[in-house]
Amino acid sequence: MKSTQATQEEYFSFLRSVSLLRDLPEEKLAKIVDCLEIDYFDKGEYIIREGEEGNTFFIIAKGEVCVTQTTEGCTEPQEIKTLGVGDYFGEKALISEDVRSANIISTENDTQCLVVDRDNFNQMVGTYEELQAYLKEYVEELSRCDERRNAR
Ligand code: WNU
Repeated sequence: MKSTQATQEEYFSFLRSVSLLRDLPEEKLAKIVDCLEIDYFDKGEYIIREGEEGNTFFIIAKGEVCVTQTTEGCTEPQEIKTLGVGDYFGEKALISEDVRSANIISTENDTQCLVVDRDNFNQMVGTYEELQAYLKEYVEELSRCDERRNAR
C-alpha cells in the first residue's frame, strides 16, 4: 500500500485495536500495513460470494456487512450475522483451502475493508502458532454451525 506516513500510522494503530492482531509483534504488524489494500463497497454490494474461489482476508475499517448463506429448504440465502468495524472475515476459504462458504454483503455505503492476500495472510498467521490454532478452531466451529443450519 502506498500512502502517507500519517495514514500508515493510522492503519497501524487500527490494526493494533483488532483483537485478533493484538499480540502480533511490531514488525509483523508493520509488514501487514505495508501490504494492505483498501477496498470500498456500496450498500448492497457483494464483497464475497458463496461458492467462489477466494484468496483474500478482510478486516472492516469502516461500515458494516451482513453474512448470508444458502440453506437446505430455503430459496433465499439466510442472514446469519452482521459484522462491524474491527471484525474480520474470509479466513475460512484460506484456512480450509475451500471455496467461499457464505456471502458477505455491504449494508452501508462507503464500507471500507483492509484486504490481505493469501501470501501475506499465511505470513501473518503461519509464523504465529497461537493465532493459527485460534483461527483453525474458529473455522471448525463455523463448519459445525453450518451443519446445524443445514448449509449447502
Ligand atoms: C458461519 N459460517 C461460515 C461468519 C468471521 C470470522 C470469524 C465468523 Cl473468525 P469464507 C465467507 C465468510 C467465512 C467467514 C464468514 O463468512 N462467516 C461464516 C460464518 O457461520 N462462514 N461458513 N460466520 S462471520 C465470521 C468467524 O469468515 O470465510 O472465506 O467466506 O468462507
